[in-house]
Amino acid sequence: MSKIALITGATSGIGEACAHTFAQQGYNLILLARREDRLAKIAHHLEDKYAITINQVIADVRDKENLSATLEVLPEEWKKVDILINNAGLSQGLDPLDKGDTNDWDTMIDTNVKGLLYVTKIVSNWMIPNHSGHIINIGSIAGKEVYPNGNVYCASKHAVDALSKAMRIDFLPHGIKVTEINPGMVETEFSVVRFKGDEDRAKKVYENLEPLIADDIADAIWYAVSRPKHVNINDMLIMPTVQATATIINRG
Ligand code: NDP
Ligand code: 8X3
Repeated sequence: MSKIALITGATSGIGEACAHTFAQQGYNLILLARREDRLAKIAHHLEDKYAITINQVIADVRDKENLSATLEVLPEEWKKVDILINNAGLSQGLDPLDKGDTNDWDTMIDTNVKGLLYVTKIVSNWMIPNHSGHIINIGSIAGKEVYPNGNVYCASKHAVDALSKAMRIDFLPHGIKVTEINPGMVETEFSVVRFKGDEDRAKKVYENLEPLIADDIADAIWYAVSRPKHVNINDMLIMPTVQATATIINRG
């Protein structure tokens, strides 16, 4: 059987781009997200185009019981996952802490931190008996710096940074590689989600600059995954050329 990659958050942006990249490389895929119609459309397109097989998992990474139930029923041959891409994540709101919406905080922490942990616990237990595997965690520039009003999103991505280091230690005896990929601004649905569907506000984030696109990040992930067995890329910080820090941006 071909190699297998499990990608969370595969219905949009970076996750969808990774699905294309890995399909093109001949991987069979387990694609996970909440939007069923969208996932089905992407999966059918990739199966037709690249003659690979895809298992669609409709799940919310925050719901640990359902997540475990939907993943653990996969056939045993599908549990031989080579690559896990922990990509599902989001930001909600951009306000000072005293004005923040506590429901938004719960959503970000539950998705970006706890969801990533739940998926990793399940899949690492599939990788350990094989003494191999590669876990890719999507962090962010927001996990390296804190910017005004970024408070809880930044905290959640700092947690991904810490967890990536922790995983590298805990999985060392098991031969599992851990790579953290930290993008700056990537134009995806991210800002539309952050601003709760306000497309005009989202568009302004990328006005008068050339942001990264999702394929740039998928390329970087493929680079990390395609290194020789004895080489691990621990951490990559990938910025648009016009972005020096989270907030210092050249808008021309
Ligand atoms: P998108 O909004 O385009 O994609 C997010 C994906 O995550 C969607 O497929 C969505 O699918 C999925 N998702 C969200 N919540 C859940 C959930 N609870 N359970 C399962 N899937 C979920 O954003 P990006 O592609 O930009 O974001 C991908 C990752 O990259 C995130 O972790 C983000 O924090 C990070 N990142 C993004 C940057 C950017 O500038 N865009 C920069 C740095 C990091 P569905 O709604 O169908 O469940
Ligand atoms: C997403 C990029 O700069 O909005 O992680 O935090 S940023």
